[in-house]
This record gives sequence, C-alpha cells and structure tokens, in this order.
Amino acid sequence: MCGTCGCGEDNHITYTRPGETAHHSHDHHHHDGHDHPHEHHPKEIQLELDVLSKNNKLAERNRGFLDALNIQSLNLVSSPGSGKTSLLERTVKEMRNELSFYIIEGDQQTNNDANRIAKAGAPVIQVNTGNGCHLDAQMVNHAMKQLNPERNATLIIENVGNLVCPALFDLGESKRVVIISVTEGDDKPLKYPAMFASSQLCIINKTDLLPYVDFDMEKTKQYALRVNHQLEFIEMSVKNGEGMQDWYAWLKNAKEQQ
Ligand SMILES: Nc1nc2c(ncn2[C@@H]2O[C@H](COP(=O)(O)OP(=O)(O)O)[C@@H](O)[C@H]2O)c(=O)[nH]1
Ligand SMILES: [Mg+2]
Repeated sequence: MCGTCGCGEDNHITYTRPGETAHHSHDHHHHDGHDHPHEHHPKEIQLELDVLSKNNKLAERNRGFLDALNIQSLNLVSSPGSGKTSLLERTVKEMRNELSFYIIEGDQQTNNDANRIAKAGAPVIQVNTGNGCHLDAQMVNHAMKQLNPERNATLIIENVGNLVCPALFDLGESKRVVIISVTEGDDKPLKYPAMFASSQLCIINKTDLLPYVDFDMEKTKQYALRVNHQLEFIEMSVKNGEGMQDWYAWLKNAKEQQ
C-alpha cells in the first residue's frame, strides 16, 4: 500500500482545533518497513493485508461508539478542489438549526479548512496527515474523542483530497459520499472505480460551469452505475444553490434511517 499511496514511515500526524497549537500524536503512521515501493514482494502484500485488517477492526470500534450515541457519520471523498469544504460551509450555515454538526477535516497540511468550518459555526478538528494521503480509522478515533460529539449528532469527515487511497480505508462511517465536479471530466468513475463502488451517494458539483466545459452528465452517471448500480446522484452547484435542498433531504433521511 505504501507503494500505492506513498505514505511515509516517519510521519507526524497533528490534531488541531481552530485557535489552538498543533497536538502531535505519538502513533507513527502504520505503514512501516518498505524499502522498495515498486517491487511487490509477498511480504509487502502481507503487510498491506495486516494494515487493512487492523484498520477494519478500529473502524468497527468507531462504528460501535457512534451507534451507541445514535450519531450518523459521513465520509466525504473526492479529488482536491471538487468542493467538499464549500459544501460543508454552506450546509453548516443553512442546516445547523436542524442537525447538530461536528466536522473532522483531513488535509496533509494547514488548518485552512477547519478555520473555514469554525467560521461557518460548527465544532471542528483538523487532522494533518503529513505525508499520508488518506485518513484512517485511528486518526478518526483520536479526532472524535477530542471533538466529543453529543448524542444524535451528525459527524461529517472531510477526507484528504484523493480519489484512490481513501477508498481502501473504512473509517467507521455510516455512509460514504463521493463528490466529483464537472471540470474533472466524465470518465472519473471508470478510472477510479473503487471510490464509486464503495460510496452510497455521488454528488456532481459545479453544475454552474456546465456551459463552459465538455462534461456529459448522463455518461458520467452510466459509468458510475456500471461499478455501483445502487449509487444515488445529486447534481449540485454549491455556488448557486442548485441541488442543496436535495442534499439536505438526503441528509435528514439518512439520519432518520439510522
Ligand atoms: N464554480 C463553482 N466553484 C465552486 C463550487 N463549489 C466549490 N467551488 C470552488 O472550488 C474551489 C475548491 O473548493 P473547496 O471547497 O476548497 O474544495 P475541496 O478541496 O474539495 O475542499 C474553490 O475555489 C471554491 O470556491 C461550485 O459549485 N461552483
Ligand atoms: Mg477541503
């Protein structure tokens, strides 16, 4: 997996709330022991399986913790810049009287996104993954404990922008939401099928830009349905508000089904 996602061995992960200085974790990244990322030895494959099975166990613990508090949790995945933070800012501003939001922000560096969310009005914690290109269940466990979400809350995790590695890592979320924007091209579901196969909802964002780009909405949906025939879609423009009401209805419905 290190060969796939490039996560470093000696990696420092930090957890920061807006206005605080970084809190360093002592758990080094779990991907140890790779010298030759391009050669796939049996030992390397075994290590990948071990890392994923350890992550899956921790994810189940997160799920148990969240279930006990009747908290719905969403894992937001996309490539960088498709609009995850913009969607969360608008959602927090417009829905915070109806749902109790807690946000975990994942990025390699900076607290920019946590600062944007704090301004929008939700409790938030930033996880900086250093070299890591995805969040894992242990990072979410640490972040959740610091956030201390209340009963019946809605926890939204903005994963590191990357359409590949986050697909492999269950965080204990109840639902996974993949976002693509119309500027990214309509072949993304075919190029990165794992992400679409493991998500329940696909948001297609920046529809306000459709007149300026070659993007075939129906083709994109067909490609995505090929890898996941149960995938739901919301066409959206966080900028002009198209689809926001559908998203709020989806969020509330997911909460009720919890
Ligand atoms: N035109 C347009 N721009 C958007 C939309 N949503 C987000 N953006 C812009 O896309 C850029 C990246 O957004 P951001 O929320 O930071 O993406 P993230 O990396 O996925 O969190 C910013 O400049 C946003 O203003 C949209 O619906 N339409
Ligand atoms: Mg962001």
